[in-house]
Amino acid sequence: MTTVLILAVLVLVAIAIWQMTKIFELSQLKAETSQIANDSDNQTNGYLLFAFLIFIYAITIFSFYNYGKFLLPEAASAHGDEYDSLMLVSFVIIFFVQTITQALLHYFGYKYRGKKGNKALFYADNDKLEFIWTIIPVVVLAGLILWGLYTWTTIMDVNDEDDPLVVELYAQQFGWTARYAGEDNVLGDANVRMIDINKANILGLDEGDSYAADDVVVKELHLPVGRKVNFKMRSQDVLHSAYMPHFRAQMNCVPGMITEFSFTPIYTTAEMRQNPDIKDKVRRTNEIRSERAANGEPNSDPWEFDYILLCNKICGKSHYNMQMKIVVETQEEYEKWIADQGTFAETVLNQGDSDTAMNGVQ
Ligand SMILES: [Cu+2]
Repeated sequence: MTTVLILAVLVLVAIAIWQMTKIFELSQLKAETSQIANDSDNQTNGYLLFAFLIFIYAITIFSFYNYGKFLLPEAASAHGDEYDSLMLVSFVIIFFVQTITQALLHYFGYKYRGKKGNKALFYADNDKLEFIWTIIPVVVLAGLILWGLYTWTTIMDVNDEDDPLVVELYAQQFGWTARYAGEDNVLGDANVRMIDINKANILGLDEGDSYAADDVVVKELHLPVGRKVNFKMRSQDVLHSAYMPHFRAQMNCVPGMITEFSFTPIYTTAEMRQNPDIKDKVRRTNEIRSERAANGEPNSDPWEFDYILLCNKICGKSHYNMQMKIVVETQEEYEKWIADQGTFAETVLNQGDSDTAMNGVQ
């Protein structure tokens, strides 16, 4: 209701301003009432073109200077560098072309502004010019597209080479659950129809499948550094998207099917915390947080960097908060952590209908 009222007020204010402008115009006694632009109008518009050119350059420089720090830090996955180079080259080309064409566009707009007595030149076509401005974009775009396709197929080549760790990412409104394939490194069959909340079989694992017994279901993702991880994504309800920005990884999670993504983490969480960009971001965030703390506002605890898995599809009301912490650590730390987690057999199969089954799932 409030929104409707605000909209109505805005519309009425707009109408009032419009009417007032009309009254103002009518009250002006003009010597010249012609609607046709004269030389002085064209001159003014020509200068305004230059003013606009300066404005777009200024806002570009301002944005680079002010918001450049919000870009992602160095990639923490093996394929990330290639992905970033592709992005950088695309940006540089777009930036270069846009800077030059905008200058030309505005300059010629000014140069050939209307002048009394000037006649437009009839210039039908020029094959040579058309060839040049067609072939250059064709070559550049074809290069970018081919390079992009090559990068895409290399990144998306999910295979079993190099003994990858197999991990399932399970999405549901509004949280993530991860499942490790266990000792056998094979995920047991699962289906949303087999979910049994009473037994805490929250991912719908097939209790009769021997591969499922050693699977480990957790609420925090731990990955050993330097080992390839093959992710298999499932969704329980709607479209979600598993987004791990620091690893330059994103894949949709689609109900009824299993999607895949694979990457190798190259920096542990501890190493990434030493990255200058990350340090700067932590410092800036904690400055804001300490201000909040001083004012007694919430969300004011000091923040420490962690890798993160986010949902990148607007999947409902609490979509913004659908996230899971990712810890990249050494092989020894990872082995120690995984050994402390209960397997599906320990937490669900051998518990029967007991309520304590929930304790096994962290
Ligand atoms: Cu989601």
